[in-house]
Amino acid sequence: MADEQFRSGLVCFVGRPNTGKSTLTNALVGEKIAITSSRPQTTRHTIRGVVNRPDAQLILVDTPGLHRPRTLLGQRLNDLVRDTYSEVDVIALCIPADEKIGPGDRWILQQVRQLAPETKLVGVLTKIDKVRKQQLAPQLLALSEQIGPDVEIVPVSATDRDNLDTLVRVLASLLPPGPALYPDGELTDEPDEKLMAELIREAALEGVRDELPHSLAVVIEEVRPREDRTDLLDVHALIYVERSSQKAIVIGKGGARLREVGTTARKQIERLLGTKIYLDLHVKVAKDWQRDPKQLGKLGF
Ligand SMILES: Nc1nc2c(ncn2[C@@H]2O[C@H](COP(=O)(O)OP(=O)(O)OP(=O)(O)O)[C@@H](O)[C@H]2O)c(=O)[nH]1
Ligand SMILES: [Mg+2]
Repeated sequence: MADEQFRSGLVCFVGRPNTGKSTLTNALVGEKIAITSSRPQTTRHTIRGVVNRPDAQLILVDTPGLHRPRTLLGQRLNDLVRDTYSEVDVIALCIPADEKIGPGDRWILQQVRQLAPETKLVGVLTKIDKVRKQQLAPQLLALSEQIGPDVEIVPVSATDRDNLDTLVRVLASLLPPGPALYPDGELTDEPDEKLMAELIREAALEGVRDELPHSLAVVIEEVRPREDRTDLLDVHALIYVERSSQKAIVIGKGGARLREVGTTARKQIERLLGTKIYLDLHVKVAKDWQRDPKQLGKLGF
């Protein structure tokens, strides 16, 4: 039977900001490869994660949330997501179970249909632990009306690990037959430095409000083994903000907030690398970098 063939390919998660794409990616991969937060527009690049099954290998592509862009950064992120449509075998549209389907979701669906009319589509209803059972059916129906009767919809909870196996099975069934694309044991192609920078940004995001989350960017300046030590890495990193008032907030009274961010990030990075690190963090202002093509280039966008 054709179904016994090994399948492999790329699946991308798309959706509005904050719909749970990165949390779901981490849950399926089984390791934290993408940072997450309650602030919208957390993810800023595409992140690949690998899921290995006896009969399939799924390469998940987590993407930034799609939204009406207000800055050059926003525009570039949207372009990045559109580019991934053409690279993947399956597009999984993520819609939270606890929010009404709105114009933002419809706009994404329209874009997907327009730019990737041939690509297979799956609906993923995320965060189902946040709603009562009886709220689920009407939401499934509403999504089905939007996405079409032929498209499969899988309700999941990433935090409760509910129905994740079903999701993997449905996604795998839509992949073309083919051999594994990544060697066994490789879960992501994110470079360590990128992950380190992201873990620092995640820690810095914690507890800041309004525009500040969007204004944060992190760059790793240097990673170097401590002289005469094999068990300690020195990591020098810069946190960029857009205004000096933001710098004061990130640093906090007497440097207290920055120390907290450093401690949180250090623990996460040590877990990632499996070695002790000394994390040296500084905050710098890059005025309005989200709107400045030159600065965006320097920050890797
Ligand atoms: N209760 C519950 N919360 C979830 C679940 N999945 C994600 N969340 C929360 O939703 C928020 C957003 O999650 P992310 O995974 O960062 O969302 P995202 O879609 O990647 O967001 P962007 O990168 O900004 O587009 C976080 O606070 C998560 O903890 C879930 O299954 N259940
Ligand atoms: Mg994300």
